[in-house]
Amino acid sequence: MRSFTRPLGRILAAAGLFLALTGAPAAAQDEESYSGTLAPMNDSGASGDISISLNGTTADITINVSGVSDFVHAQHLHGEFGVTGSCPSGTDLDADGDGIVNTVEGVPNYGTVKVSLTTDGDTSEAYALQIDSFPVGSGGSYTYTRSFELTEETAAGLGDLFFVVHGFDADGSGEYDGDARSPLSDDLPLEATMPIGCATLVQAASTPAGGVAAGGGGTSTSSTSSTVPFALGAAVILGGTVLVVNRQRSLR
Ligand SMILES: [Cu+2]
Repeated sequence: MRSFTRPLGRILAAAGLFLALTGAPAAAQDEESYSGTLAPMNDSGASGDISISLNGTTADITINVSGVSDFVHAQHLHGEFGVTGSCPSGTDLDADGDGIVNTVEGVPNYGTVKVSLTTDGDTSEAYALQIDSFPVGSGGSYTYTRSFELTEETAAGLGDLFFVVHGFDADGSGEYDGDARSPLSDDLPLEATMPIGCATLVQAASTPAGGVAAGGGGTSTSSTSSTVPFALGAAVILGGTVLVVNRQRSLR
């Protein structure tokens, strides 16, 4: 009867080892990812997407935007922490009736600037209008990649934020011009800061391996919860394999 208890101990040891092995990487990585698809604003024709890999407070950001002018495009993460906003659609927010939802008119939906997605230097809201530090379109599109540190508050609240792109040569004159001034600065034409697209940041499923440690932040996807039974099931299967092997050995 000893031959029964010894394999049982091995089964438990094997299952424990399995869980330890699969649990460890998820706990060590703790990486989250967010993405968003740009919806055009002000009939700009802009499209694109953003993806953010977040490791602690380090954000690796990739942006692809097309259907835009070959001029500078201010781009930010807007939002209010703890508040569920939305991307504006149509001209519902056009308070002054000029047919355009300008940057300020969109704030009730997408909030104020929290991160300036500059190409170099400062990324705080203080650099929201640092117009020489934003990407410039080429052939109607641009790509942006940058890795930088977010504040603790921003890293924890990314799911409340929106990616907003600005800059629209609305009259097709070949530059940002016109008599209308930006509501943000008299030094800039309205066209230079006009929002042309907005994307809601959505948290993607966490790293598939493990799954137990991923439960902390995930709310919207089903894959987080489904990986837990998978891991447990795999441990049982592994235990069963060990059981068969040990029984065969004990029969010899
Ligand atoms: Cu903005």
